[in-house]
Amino acid sequence: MTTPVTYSTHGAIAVLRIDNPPVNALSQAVRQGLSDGMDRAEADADVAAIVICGGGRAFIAGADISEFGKPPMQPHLPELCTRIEASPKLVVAAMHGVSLGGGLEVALGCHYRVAQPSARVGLPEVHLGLIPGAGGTQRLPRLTGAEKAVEAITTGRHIKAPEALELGIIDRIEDGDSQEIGIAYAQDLLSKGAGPRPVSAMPPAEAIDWDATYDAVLKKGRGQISPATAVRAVQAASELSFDDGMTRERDLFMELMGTDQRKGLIHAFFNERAVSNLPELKGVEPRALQSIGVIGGGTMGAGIATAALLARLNVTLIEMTEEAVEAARDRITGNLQGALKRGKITQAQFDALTTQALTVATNYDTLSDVDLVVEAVFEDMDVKKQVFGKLDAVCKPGCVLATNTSYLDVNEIAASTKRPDDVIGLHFFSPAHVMKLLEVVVADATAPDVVATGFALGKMLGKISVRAGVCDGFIGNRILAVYRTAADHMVLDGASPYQIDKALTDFGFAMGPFAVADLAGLDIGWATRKRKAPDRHPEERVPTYIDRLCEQGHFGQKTGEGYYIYEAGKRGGTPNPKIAELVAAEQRDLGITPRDFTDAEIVRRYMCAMVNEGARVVEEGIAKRPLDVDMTLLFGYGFPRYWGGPMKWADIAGLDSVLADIERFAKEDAWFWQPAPLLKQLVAEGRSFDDLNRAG
Ligand code: T1G
Repeated sequence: MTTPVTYSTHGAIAVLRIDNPPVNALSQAVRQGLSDGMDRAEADADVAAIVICGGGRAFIAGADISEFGKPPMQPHLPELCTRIEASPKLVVAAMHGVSLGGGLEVALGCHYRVAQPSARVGLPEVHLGLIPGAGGTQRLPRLTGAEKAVEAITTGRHIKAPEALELGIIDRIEDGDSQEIGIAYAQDLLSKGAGPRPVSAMPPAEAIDWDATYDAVLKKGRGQISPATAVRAVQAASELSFDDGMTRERDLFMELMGTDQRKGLIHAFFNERAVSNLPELKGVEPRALQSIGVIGGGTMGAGIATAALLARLNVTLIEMTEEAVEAARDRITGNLQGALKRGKITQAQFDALTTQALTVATNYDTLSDVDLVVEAVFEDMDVKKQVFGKLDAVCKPGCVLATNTSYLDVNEIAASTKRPDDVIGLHFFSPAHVMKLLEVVVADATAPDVVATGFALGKMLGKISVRAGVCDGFIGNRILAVYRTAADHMVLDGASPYQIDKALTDFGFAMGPFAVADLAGLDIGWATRKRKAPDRHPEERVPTYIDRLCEQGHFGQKTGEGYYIYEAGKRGGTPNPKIAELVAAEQRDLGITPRDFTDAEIVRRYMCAMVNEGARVVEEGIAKRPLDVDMTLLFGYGFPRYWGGPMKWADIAGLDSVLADIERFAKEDAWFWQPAPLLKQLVAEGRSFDDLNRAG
């Protein structure tokens, strides 16, 4: 088997070049190749210095994440980095692309570091539920100081070459082929008589207020523990010898390796990529995508247009009237100004996007040459059908016709056109130029290359695209409706909305369901309950207390009053005393004696409802795999990433215990808590949702 590390000599310089596509991850073979290469170079009397560089798109993207959870194999990365550092010969890292995690740690084990101007470095292990585990928490602070090292490691951010130079992480920036700049730098160092410069021999980092730093990072992590743990590892770099610090880092790293959060975060890492790998897309070419049309310039339409402009697509947006056209243009301009402020685009790009790339008009004929149109008009079937009728008439053959509807029947919309195979759902989440999730809703007649085009657009817009089947609410909103109902039932049974919100933010959600409802607008849920009322099952428990508040015109943040009272200029809200009165009145009407709930029970019921409906969505084929449900909840509904998603949470909790709880809850409410057949089947077979994911 060819080694992924090739050895060559160039005068007195030995070069160890890594070629392990796609990103030169530090697999066992790469680690072995580097170790063998170091031995060989040191044994060669003609070699005075060693350069480590990478082929392809990156220096090294880190440890091989696919090896995590498996028995560790020699040579271990920390020992390899220390072995490189201990070389009696000068070792130079020549960096390009990304040098992340173990990749940067290998470079820190070298004596000097040179990078291309476009190179980026970082220690992103906290995003995997870990901390740097090959000396990064001990060497980086010795180069940058404790404060800067804590910031870099706890955020896991990518640091561009100029800043890395300023921080002392790299020593030089040179343009050119990475191997060449590595050799040139090594020769230059040798000519100046430079020898090995082990970072571990540099003075320890300065002391900072470690406890205050730990507490601040823990609070910011909203329940995720790896960033705060990293603070303790960097503290060791300040207080202990290098060797003892390395031992401390290893202990903390191994503790985190065994946590559920590491399992959840690694699950998220691999599945945010796997979610768009669908067998049905294999070998299917998407249609051309240079220009798109957007119908409707409200919040959604303007957001979609903004996302497309930021992806460098030409956009034609249609509105009904001249004033609506201007209002849409203003919304888009405002969105792009936000991107300009965030440094996502330059002023020149802003000017080009708002003048050349965007056309806003009232005449549908301007859509005659676009490759795809997405409508974001009023959520009414008749309105949608009128729009599609016009699109049918003006759009060129092969143009993809997409609806952004969040619950209407895409099959019915498709059937209203002469080209149902060109029709698809593209369900964006507001604000569409910010939220990562895109549900690609595949109708019965949708052609395979139209599905591929939906995913291609999602990739161009930087979305996490999830394939969804047609049903009320597709994947995310359908599951949301169920776990929201579980929360409503708990309010009727005695838990306050505020206790529920807090229990769920402690679990890791950015906001609880009632704060979210206030943010989205209580009128949306109210309209949904009215829409669904005719088809409601007689045994379904549907709270009405909040409808009373809506009847008074209180819709949450937008009216200043909902579950919470919002005062101008103040962040967040305070509990609305009316809610307790309205709930008590409904409890009296229903003859309910309220009881106490623990936070743990609140979370458990909420999660069991989410998982149970997720299982139904998978067994009906609305979601292809459990991982599709996980990615939907992570990227569209603020689900805590370190749990990996509801289905991963259930695998970690144990499907048998989840099913047992659902069956226990069913004794109080058999209609709401009907165990999903798929969940019962997996428990009976001793299988997990991840087993289903692996089955594809
Ligand atoms: N290990 C294994 N596979 C990896 C990988 C890694 N570190 N990084 C990427 N891949 C795969 C990825 O799954 C995908 O596979 C393909 O490469 C392209 O990736 C001891 C313990 C490098 C910025 O956290 O951030 O070192 O889907 O689609 O958008 O302290 O990948 O094609 O089959 O993301 O151009 C620390 C993780 C590890 C970096 C490239 N390193 N990777 O982004 O391509 S832990 C990381 C990324 C560690 C040490 C610790 C990104 C990228 P497939 P991609 P991209």
